[in-house]
Amino acid sequence: MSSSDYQPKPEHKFSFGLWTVGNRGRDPFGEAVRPTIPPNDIVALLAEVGAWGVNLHDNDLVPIDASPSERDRIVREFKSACKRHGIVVPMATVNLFYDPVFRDGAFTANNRDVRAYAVQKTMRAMELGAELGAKIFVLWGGREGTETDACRRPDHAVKNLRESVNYLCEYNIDKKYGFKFALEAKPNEPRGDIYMPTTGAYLGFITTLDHPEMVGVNPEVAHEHMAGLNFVHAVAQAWEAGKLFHIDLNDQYPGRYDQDLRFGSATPKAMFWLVKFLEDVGYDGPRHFDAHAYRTEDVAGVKDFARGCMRTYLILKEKAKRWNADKEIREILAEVNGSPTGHVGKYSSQNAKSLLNRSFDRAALSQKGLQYERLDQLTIDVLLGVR
Ligand code: GCO
Ligand code: MN
Ligand code: MN
Repeated sequence: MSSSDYQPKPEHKFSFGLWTVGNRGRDPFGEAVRPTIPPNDIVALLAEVGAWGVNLHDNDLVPIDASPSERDRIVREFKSACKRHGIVVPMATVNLFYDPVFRDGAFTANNRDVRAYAVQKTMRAMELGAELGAKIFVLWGGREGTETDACRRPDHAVKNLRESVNYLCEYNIDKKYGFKFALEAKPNEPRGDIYMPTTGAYLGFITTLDHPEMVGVNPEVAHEHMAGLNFVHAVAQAWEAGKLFHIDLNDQYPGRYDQDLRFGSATPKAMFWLVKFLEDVGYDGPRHFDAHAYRTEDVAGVKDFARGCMRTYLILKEKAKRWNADKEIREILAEVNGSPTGHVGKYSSQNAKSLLNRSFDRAALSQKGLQYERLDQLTIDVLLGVR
């Protein structure tokens, strides 16, 4: 495969949020360094770099205090920009973290009017998303957490979160929007601690909802890495449960602030396993890059950043293909992992008896080395391009 093959195409389903390529490089220590790019120009920029989709929070497009007629005009013009540039809107979400009203959380804030307002704002964001053709609705509870647990009983926060999501599911049914909700976990930032810190926590929570079939997860590389966890394992568990409704790709060194780095730029080996997993299992949802360019960059650098995310994904995809086809890797795998799933079958008292009567040669089973050193070095050889 030559480098020209790493061109993004619509079938790759690469999407970016308005807030990602539109990020102005502001951080807690410094002002914005890049100009505001109006949403319609972001759509043009995404088309130029070869992306397929654009995602948005309600207020990335429509200011929080826009009048109904302003809103309608903005949406109309955005729709026509998307159409003109051949960009789709696969996912919509709601901003429940920026405005001071959410300083104590949204669905979990102590003030019940704030909680109700958060639900109302989400309903309006769903209407907006539906109008733009989105079928996935992400809920990220960035402010749903605490600096001090003096403020409330944390189980009450879980109850309020459930009441909100249940309500929104009913609204989705009532309005026939056909959304799938994707819940996005994060351990901290902007709160000291956020409720539902990991994808696994949300997978547990979903089973307690009134409409669990309508709700899945939106795991993000950076968020699991911030918690020191293995992202691929989180994604695999979500996939296996039929809950991988969306994915936020970026990169992050564990133990740092929330970095939102270009996909694959910090932990390329882990991201190789991720891409290999997504491609091996046939995940066919959007590949959404929730990251932003370094603060050092101008708008040209933002394009380099966006192109880099997609290029790295496609390089890793090609490496995964090479890995899967490698004769030596296949031979080792056949030897060490010849029967990857299944070992006792479904329980019956009959087969339990025979299992109990079976004798295992523990010494023989534990004798042989597993060749994982060789397997990993072959992986490194593939990744570093010498194989
Ligand atoms: C973050 C999050 C957000 C969400 C977005 C979608 O760390 O700020 O990843 O970017 O993904 O708000 O709801
Ligand atoms: Mn994030
Ligand atoms: Mn995200």
